[in-house]
Amino acid sequence: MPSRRNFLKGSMLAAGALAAPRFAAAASAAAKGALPAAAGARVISTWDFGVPANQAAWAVLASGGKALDAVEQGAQVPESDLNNHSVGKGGYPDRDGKVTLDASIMDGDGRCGAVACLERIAHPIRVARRVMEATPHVLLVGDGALQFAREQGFHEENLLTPEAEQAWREWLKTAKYKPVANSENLDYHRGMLPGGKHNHDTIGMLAVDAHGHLAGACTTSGMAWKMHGRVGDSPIIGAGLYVDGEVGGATSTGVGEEVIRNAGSFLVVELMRQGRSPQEACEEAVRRIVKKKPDGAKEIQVGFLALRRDGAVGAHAIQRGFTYAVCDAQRRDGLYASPSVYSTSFS
Ligand code: SD4
Repeated sequence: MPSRRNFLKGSMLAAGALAAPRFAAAASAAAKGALPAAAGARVISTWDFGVPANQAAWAVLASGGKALDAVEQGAQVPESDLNNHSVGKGGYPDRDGKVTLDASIMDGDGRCGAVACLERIAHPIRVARRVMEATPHVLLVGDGALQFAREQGFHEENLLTPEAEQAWREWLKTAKYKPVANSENLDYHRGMLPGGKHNHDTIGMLAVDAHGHLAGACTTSGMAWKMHGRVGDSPIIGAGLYVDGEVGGATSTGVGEEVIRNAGSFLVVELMRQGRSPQEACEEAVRRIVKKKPDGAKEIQVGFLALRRDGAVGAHAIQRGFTYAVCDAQRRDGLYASPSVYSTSFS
């Protein structure tokens, strides 16, 4: 678990704490042996649990591997982590007691794949990549996604652990549905004890490799206690994830419905294309959501994370408490507090 001492103030980000690595300079220094081979590479991801996920992605990037392989590897870390209690096996179920997973993956060249409402497969990000590479489609859902996963040889298992089932039965006693802002970090740092009520984790990850290629991945079990069949932003290309190799990538976390309504990640990338910095682009996307919810935005959390193709990073959220992890040749365990619209802390 990352040390809270690793935090930098979000304001440092705006002041340029994460200046872009310069690829040309890095590549030529690396060629002369002055820098490691992956000098220009960088991977970033949402929430504190992004730190170990980034490190798995870095193992790929550091050996000169592709951004696409790196994000697929990195996203599997929280999917495998039962303490995370929501991505992959161990995730909190929907209100019918079913664990349903959403995931997407996108390459800078425009190829993408996704699965939604997938049951019984612990690594939806791997199925998403198979959708991208082995089908003419972008998104497979529900039973069709499961059928495809079976055909591709994925192992099928019960994803509802006894602990998650117990938490669901507790929830059923009141059956109130109110997503709690920043539950991702709250639950992660609690060690995700069984019974924590509102957990919903999403990892959104963006990477640029040493060759300057971009990719992104996003995987989640979505909102705990959602309606059966509900799909969030994470598997929707342009909402929870978007990558354009000419510009950069963006990903989101929080209440997915708000992100879908605003085509959030696509918006961030388009704003960067028009010349906004990653930070300005994330701020504008958050502003749009808040503007459309004048009464309700104080209650919800949405966070955006952006990576420009030169490695520059931006992050912004509605509420305080959104964090993101950054890993590159200089530092493997960077963890930053995102700036936010409201200063109220939910943690
Ligand atoms: C969703 N955006 O399903 C996801 C949930 C999430 O951290 O991000 N949780 O709406």
